[in-house]
Amino acid sequence: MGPEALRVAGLAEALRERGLTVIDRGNLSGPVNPWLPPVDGYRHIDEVVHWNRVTMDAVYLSLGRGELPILLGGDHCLGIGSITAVARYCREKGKTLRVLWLDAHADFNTHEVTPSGNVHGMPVSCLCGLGPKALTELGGSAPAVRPEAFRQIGIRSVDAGEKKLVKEYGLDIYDMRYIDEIGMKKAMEEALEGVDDNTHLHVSFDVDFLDPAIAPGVGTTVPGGPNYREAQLVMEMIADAGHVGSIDIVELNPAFDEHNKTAQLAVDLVESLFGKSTLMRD
Ligand code: 6HN
Ligand code: MN
Ligand code: MN
Ligand code: MN
Repeated sequence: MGPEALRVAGLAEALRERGLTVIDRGNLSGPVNPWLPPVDGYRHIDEVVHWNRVTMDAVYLSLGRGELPILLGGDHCLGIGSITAVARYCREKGKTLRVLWLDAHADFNTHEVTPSGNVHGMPVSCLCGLGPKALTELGGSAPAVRPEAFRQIGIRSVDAGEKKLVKEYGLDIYDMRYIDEIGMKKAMEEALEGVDDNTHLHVSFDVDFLDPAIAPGVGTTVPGGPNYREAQLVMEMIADAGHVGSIDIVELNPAFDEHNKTAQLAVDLVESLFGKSTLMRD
């Protein structure tokens, strides 16, 4: 339902108004969501693998056409397929990949420490080579991405076992405590440091990054997220840095939303990601 809500909220039209050529390639197809209990610490692993393969192929194809793919989700586990494709593309083009992971969660669980068995809590660890081969080696070999490529912003919910792992892997996390103390501007300057002409920026935008007061339409809300202005600043600073090459918009769940307002906010923020507010400063 997430992609449909973003379409209804006018994502394509908004980007066209910004002068971009937008091609909606429709929905990918795959197995249905059975909603069963976890097996060996994973829920629906076969379905997750299938969807991620389909996603990886679609994103890789799109990059190869010279496009900027925007993956609409859907579950954040799809970041595995999406970013595996982006990483392969970057390797082939000799580009440096930087992943900006906007999220309330670190998404660095494993099947051993996960509290839920939900693979949407594991995409970053899988991309860093930690997880089932079917996902870590989706693109051929693991790891798809080095932990140094990630900058995680807005984090405020990390599970106990997950906390040890993010430390062990040295993930660069700009959590809400840090953002409260130094401010969003400084945090984003640090997260974007070193971005140059050879950088491919991938923005993985989990909508639960936003404070639930402004974005209730997600399954796993965590209070204390960025407010409207802080979220806009994040997008504007990414736009100013340039070099955005691919985007995921995930975890939007219209069943929890109010009059599609979370989808509308996501569209508004993506417009800023493409420089809507930057123009006002010219
Ligand atoms: N997301 N850390 C929790 C878990 O079940 O692993 C929540 C993960 C949420 C993931 O929102 O993409
Ligand atoms: Mn999910
Ligand atoms: Mn999340
Ligand atoms: Mn997430």
